[in-house]
Amino acid sequence: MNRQTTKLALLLIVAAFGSHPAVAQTYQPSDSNLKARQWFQDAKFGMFIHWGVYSVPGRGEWVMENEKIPITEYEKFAPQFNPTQFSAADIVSLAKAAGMKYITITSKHHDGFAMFATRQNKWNIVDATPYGKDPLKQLAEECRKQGIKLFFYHSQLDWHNPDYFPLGRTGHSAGRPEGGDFNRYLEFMNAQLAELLANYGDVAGIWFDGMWDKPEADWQLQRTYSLIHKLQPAALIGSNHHHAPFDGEDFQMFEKDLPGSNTAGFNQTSISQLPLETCETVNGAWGYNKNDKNFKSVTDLIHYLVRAAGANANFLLNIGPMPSGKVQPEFVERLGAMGQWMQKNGDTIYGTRGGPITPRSWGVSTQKGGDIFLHVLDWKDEYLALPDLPGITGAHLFGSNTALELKTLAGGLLLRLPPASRDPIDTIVVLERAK
Ligand code: FHN
Repeated sequence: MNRQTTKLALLLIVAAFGSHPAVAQTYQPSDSNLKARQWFQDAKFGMFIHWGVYSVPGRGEWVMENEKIPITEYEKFAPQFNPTQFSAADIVSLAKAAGMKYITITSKHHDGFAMFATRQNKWNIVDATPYGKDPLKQLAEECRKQGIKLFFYHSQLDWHNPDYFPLGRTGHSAGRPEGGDFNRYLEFMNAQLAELLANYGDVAGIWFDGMWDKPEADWQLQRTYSLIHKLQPAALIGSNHHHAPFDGEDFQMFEKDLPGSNTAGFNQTSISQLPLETCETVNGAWGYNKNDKNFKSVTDLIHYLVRAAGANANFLLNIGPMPSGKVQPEFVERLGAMGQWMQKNGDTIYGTRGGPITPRSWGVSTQKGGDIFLHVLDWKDEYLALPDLPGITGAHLFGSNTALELKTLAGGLLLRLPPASRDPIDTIVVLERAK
């Protein structure tokens, strides 16, 4: 199918959804979607990529809003954006080396700049920059080659499109004229989503963000979600709206908090039965910020991954590539170290679900098949008291099989962890069931 035919087909599909808004009905995920959810829960660890024209100033992805830069000025970054050192092979290999099983990359962030060859406007990396190529197309092909699944983060919030009107909480310094047509904006957004779902092969999912900008608006979610599931039934839909999942969503995400915590202040929502994912940054920035040197340690990042698994959730760890397309060395170094840990201990993470001991300050538990894994992350004493776990008769260190003393007391278990048994990052103990 040539590009003109594709475009016509896409327009017909989007129009079909436009003229007959999907009738509100309870979403029934397809068998392929249910299978994709299982895969997602088993995958456990993904790479988040925030990359766009905002990488040129290097002050984070909110630079347009934070510095009140009007569109006429912000657009001047585009001619400077020429990521000739971008290598999809390097990025995908970095994700694989870290032990990550999927990538979620920004197809469009709040600045409205599309990182793909959209035909809906010229505000995109192909038409507006000297680079003139489609990095998402390169990434999709490389992910297929290396066996990594690809999700697209797509911002519903748009600081550039004149039809994103009335404005919500943000975007008031962009300099757009009053009086856009929000329905026309949603058609624009759906047309771009249709391009992503038609032109980039199998899309593992769409990671929405930005509804929080105007929560009271009619985002016509059912129309958008039906379009996505019509084009690719197995594509998993999630939205970072900080509410309980809406009908049509296939996973629930949290940001900068484990499910059930709320250190960020916007994670007060209940935990659903859908597959769960939490996301975090290596430093403090999502988009490239050359001034942010607040890099988390390898131990902290591994603990976040382990605690997410203990909370029955995936961990989506972010990198923000530089305007050159390269990834800064501090990120590469940490991801490599996480990969070495995952090579040795991944069996206690991949394919697991949250274990029978709910997360504790000292650590978490994961389980797979009949095995229960204790991840003791922060414990300095000789003995660790555990709740009663019927049928557990022994314990040994994961990997070395070194037996550990485990006493059954009235109402619980007492595990002995002599100093020599402890690991500085994660002491992984396998609890043994009666034969
Ligand atoms: O505003 C965005 C932010 O730029 C980033 O994309 C994060 C990632 O989850 N989500 C929003 C902030 O909650």
